[in-house]
Amino acid sequence: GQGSAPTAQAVVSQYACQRRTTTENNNKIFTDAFEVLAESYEFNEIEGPCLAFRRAASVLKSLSWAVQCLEATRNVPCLGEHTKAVMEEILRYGRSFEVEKILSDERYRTLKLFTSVFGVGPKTADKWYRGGLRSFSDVLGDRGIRLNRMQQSGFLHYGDISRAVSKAEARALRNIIDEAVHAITPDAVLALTGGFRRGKEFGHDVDFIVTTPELGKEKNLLPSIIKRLTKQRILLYCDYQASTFDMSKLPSYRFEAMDHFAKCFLIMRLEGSQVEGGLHLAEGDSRGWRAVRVDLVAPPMDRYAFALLGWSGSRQFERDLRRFARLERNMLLDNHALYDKTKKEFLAATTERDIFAHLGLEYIEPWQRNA
Ligand code: DGT
Ligand code: MG
Repeated sequence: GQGSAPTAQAVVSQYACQRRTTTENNNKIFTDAFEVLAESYEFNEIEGPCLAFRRAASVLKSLSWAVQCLEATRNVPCLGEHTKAVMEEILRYGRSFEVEKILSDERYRTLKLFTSVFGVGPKTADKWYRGGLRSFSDVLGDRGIRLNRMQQSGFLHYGDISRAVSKAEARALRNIIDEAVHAITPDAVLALTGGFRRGKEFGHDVDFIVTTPELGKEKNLLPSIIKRLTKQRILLYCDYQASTFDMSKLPSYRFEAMDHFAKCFLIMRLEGSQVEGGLHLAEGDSRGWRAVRVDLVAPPMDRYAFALLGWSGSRQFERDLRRFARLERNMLLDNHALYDKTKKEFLAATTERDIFAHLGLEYIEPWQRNA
């Protein structure tokens, strides 16, 4: 239920990893607006305000009450001048004129459209925009543009991939992957991560971690899974990246860099008959299958806890875990390891709880990490 602003307010931490954030968002009118502003700054490569709006959105998502006046946010951190001005507008007029201006801006709209294609990042989108392209037919009709394999698949399966994946579809994919990994290695470990592990009803893809208890054996796992899924003719696209993991390297606190574990980015064909309650398709779409984006990551077992924590998200939760480790504990955390800079040693972990304990943080359940 939607609570009201407590009178004697508890202080809210500036770190998402010290807050409990479920999927229930009582401040969506503000957080949706902040996300547009953050994305607009991202498209213009202005990092400071972009992160500031993401942090503000994240802190409002953690509140058990809806903000009804600015005075009620006295004990809420991460709300700067600009953020408060936008909130003031929304409280007064029900909408933000600054956000509406962005939403009608041609460059923002075009970059948003282009980056919605699998394999197209902000750099490519901006290059196309500067080349005068404004629509998919402009891109596909331009003979000067060479699409890579990922982008070709992105356009080919655009309708399906841009459609949300349901929990039932994620479960069906879990069963398919589960069957494949256990046929290959009976003692394999499979975990659902990403948004579905956090209890989300819908996602843009389905994320899994797969590994084996026996160190080193995980190396052949993804290639074997890919071979099997290919034979079953359910792989529509596959980009496999072998491990570049170096265990002597210190963790990188930069979140944006991808980790070094073996992984594959897939587009899988999911049959309606495999999904309880049927496929999540557009009304009137009676196809018996759909395409779904799936990510598989294969860390060595001794890094399983770090990989699981790192891939469970949310992105803002991950950013703040790393920031907290560095600024409050003089430690470096990433998807591979935790390093104590004071003691000059790596801290091992077999469970996520071990990592929270090393950091001196209360354990936060996956469904409380929707920061
Ligand atoms: P979704 O799929 O839109 O419902 O939401 P999520 O939370 O599943 O997001 P997704 O699938 O993009 O990523 C899942 C987690 O994997 C994310 O919370 C953190 C991790 N991850 C994904 N991409 C990166 C990346 O580029 N760098 C790092 N360090 N971690 C990433
Ligand atoms: Mg995901």
